[in-house]
Amino acid sequence: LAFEARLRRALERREFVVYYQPKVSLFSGRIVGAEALVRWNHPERGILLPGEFIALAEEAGLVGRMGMLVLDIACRDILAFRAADKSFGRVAINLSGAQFNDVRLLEDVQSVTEFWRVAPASIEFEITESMVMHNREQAIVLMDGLKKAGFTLSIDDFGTGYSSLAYLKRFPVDSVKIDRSFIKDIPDDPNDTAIVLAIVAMAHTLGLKVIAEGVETPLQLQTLIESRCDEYQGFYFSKAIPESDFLQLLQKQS
Ligand code: G
Ligand code: G
Ligand code: MN
Ligand code: NA
Repeated sequence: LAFEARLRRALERREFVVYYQPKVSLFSGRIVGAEALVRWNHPERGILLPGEFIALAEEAGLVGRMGMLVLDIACRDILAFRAADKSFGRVAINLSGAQFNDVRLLEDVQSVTEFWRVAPASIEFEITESMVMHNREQAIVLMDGLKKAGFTLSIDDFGTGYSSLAYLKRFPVDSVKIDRSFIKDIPDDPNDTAIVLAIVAMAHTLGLKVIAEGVETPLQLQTLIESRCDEYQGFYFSKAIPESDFLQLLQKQS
C-alpha cells in the first residue's frame, strides 16, 4: 500500500518522464518516428524502468492515468520534434490491457490530441496480440473507433502470441512489430530467418508495414533490409533517450 500511495503522489506531481527510442526507415535511412517509453523519475531512487512499476500501477488501477500523462507529454514533444524536422512522422505509445478495456479510451485520447492540436495520425498505439485476443469482438470495435478517429495502430510483440493470419486480416491495424526474440539470432538461426521473411511477406500481402525491434548488429540489419522490413528499432541505432537528446538527433539529420 505504501508503494501504491507513492505512485498516486507521483502521478499528481507528474514525476513520470518519457524517453524516446528512434524508428529508422528502410526507404530513407532516416529517423521517421519513435517509441515513447515511460520512466519514473523517482526523487530518491532516480530513473526507474517500467519493469519496476507498470505491473503495480496496473494492480492499483493507476495505469490508465499514467497512460494519459504519457500521451500528454508525447503530444507536447511531437510539436518540438516537428519543429526540428518537418518530415518527422509518428510517436508510438504502448497501451496496457486495462486502458484497452476502458470504454472511455477513445474519448480520453481524443481530448488530449485535440488540446495539443496534434493530428491523430501522428500517434501510433502499440497493442499486444494477447490484449486483442482476450476479447476479440470488443477489441475490433475499439480498434475500428481509433482508426476512424485517425489514429495509427500497430501489433506489438508480433509472433509471440497466438497470431493467426485469419485474425490479422480482420484487425484494422497499420503495421506489425516483429518481436525481438525472432531478431536476436538472425541470420545464424535459419528458422528465425525464415520466420522473419514469412512475417514480412504475409504482412505486405495484407497491406501492413513491418517494424523490427531489438536490432543490435549490422548483420541483423542487413538481413532485415534484404527481407524488405519497413522500419527498424533497436540498440544498433539508439536506446531510448530523453526528449532533449532525441531532439538533437533530429536536428542533426535535417
Ligand atoms: O525500455 P523498456 O524497459 O522501457 O520498456 C519495458 C516495457 O514497458 C515495454 O514492454 C513496454 O511495452 C512497457 N512500457 C513502456 N512505456 C509504457 C507506457 O507508457 N505504457 C505502458 N502500458 N507500457 C509501457
Ligand atoms: O516491445 P516493448 O514495448 O516490449 O519494447 C520495448 C523494450 O525493448 C524496452 O525495454 C526497450 O529498452 C527494449 N529494447 C529496445 N531495443 C532493444 C534492443 O536492441 N535490444 C534489447 N535487448 N532490448 C531492446
Ligand atoms: Mn512496444
Ligand atoms: Na515489443
